[in-house]
Amino acid sequence: MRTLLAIGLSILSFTWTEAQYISQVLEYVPAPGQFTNTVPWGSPVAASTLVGGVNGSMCLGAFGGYVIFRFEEPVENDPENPFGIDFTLFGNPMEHWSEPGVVWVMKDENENGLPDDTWLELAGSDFYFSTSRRNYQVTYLNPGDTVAREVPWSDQLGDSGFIKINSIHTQPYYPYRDSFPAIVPEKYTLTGTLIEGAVDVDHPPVLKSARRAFGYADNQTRGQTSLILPDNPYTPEVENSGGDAFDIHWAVDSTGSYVDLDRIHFVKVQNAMLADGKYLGELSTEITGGVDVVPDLSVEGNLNLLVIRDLPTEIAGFEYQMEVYAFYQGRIIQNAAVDWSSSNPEVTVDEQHVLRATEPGSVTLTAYLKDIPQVNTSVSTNIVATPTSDHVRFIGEKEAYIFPNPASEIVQIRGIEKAALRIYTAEGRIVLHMEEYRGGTLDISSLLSGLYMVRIDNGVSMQRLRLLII
Ligand SMILES: [Ca+2]
Ligand SMILES: [Ca+2]
Ligand SMILES: [Ca+2]
Ligand SMILES: [Ca+2]
Repeated sequence: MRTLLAIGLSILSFTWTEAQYISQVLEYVPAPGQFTNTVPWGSPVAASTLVGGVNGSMCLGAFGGYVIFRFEEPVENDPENPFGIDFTLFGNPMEHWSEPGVVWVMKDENENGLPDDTWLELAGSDFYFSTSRRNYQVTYLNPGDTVAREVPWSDQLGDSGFIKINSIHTQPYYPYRDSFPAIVPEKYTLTGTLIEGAVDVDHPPVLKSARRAFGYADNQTRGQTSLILPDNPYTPEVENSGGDAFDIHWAVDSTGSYVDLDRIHFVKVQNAMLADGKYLGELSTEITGGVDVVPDLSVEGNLNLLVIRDLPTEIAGFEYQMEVYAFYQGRIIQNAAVDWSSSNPEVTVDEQHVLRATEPGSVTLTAYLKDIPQVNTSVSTNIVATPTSDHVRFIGEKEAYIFPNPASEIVQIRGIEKAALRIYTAEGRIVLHMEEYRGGTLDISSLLSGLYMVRIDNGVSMQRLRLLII
């Protein structure tokens, strides 16, 4: 039976097309959202629209909503694929509006045809950002009622909020019991990787959610040509099919180490952002289909990339810890040497990537790979002496930073005057708590090595920073 099927498929692919599409959706668990429970984007029917083409309609709702699917045949990590890319997913992003989803892959190690093996995250451009967080858990509460009501959420760090409703979508946003019997009707928890993104909804009517550099779904717009020839994810331009190109080569395990896989059988896409897009509703990954890539040795392109963590539109203060990461074929280059140039003589960036300004003003900063200066990237911001806009959660202002980091004896949180401070372990346990931290040095010598989360709240804004203790 299996042999016959394989022969049938190979004839089909030879005579009709070489494209291999998604063939089956195995699980669809949306988070609450404006499209949840609506047709076609948020009902169980949405999942079936991903099969066999690239013009379906499926929405994952707010943070953590996910879908699991497979292609007809395993997706090969073929070194002869263009740019190393193995499959492409399509969403509905716009030029200034990306709704990034994290993609996970699984190999059917036990060969039982079921996705009961190990999920490996494809580490995209934001994986190493200090603002990204793996194993982030959000619990959604069902507000009840037969019409739309805000859906309360809380995370494992004690933060909470609401999935907002709008006047266009009047149905309940919490998944219907009848449509999604696997979702507990009272409340449910979704766990995944959170990224901060770069959302600017404070300057309407133009709302922006900036495209991530590479490695996320519902992120890059479509191209014009053959579906089986992918975009080069290491350039900002849309090439070939466009859409979001993925390389199995980016897979990491639960410790963040790269894993070499020859092929994968299952793919999971999960909304990576918890953010409100004002009149556009909550940020929510949409998927319309996927296609396997076909080997083609004639295609060449740039495989190097530098990524700078997005700067806020304004930096309040004269010091700011920047982050820059170098990649080759999507895997990080540890300790890559990076040089900086600045458009403004009053603003410099030192070897620790700390921005220092002597005057307020606008600046464009460019990072260069020292060995290959053609590989560079730029960011712009405006340095102001004091904050001029109200804080909005998840907008990305990060004026506070930890110094030194990594650390082993003492650290100092710079850039804040007075705030409540909490330090958590990766599991969410509080190991240090001060209601009135005023920027002094903290003795952390008694803490075990590992990754910690530092939460700072000055009553106006809340920030989370990552601290590595070695
Ligand atoms: Ca590959
Ligand atoms: Ca979208
Ligand atoms: Ca299996
Ligand atoms: Ca490109």
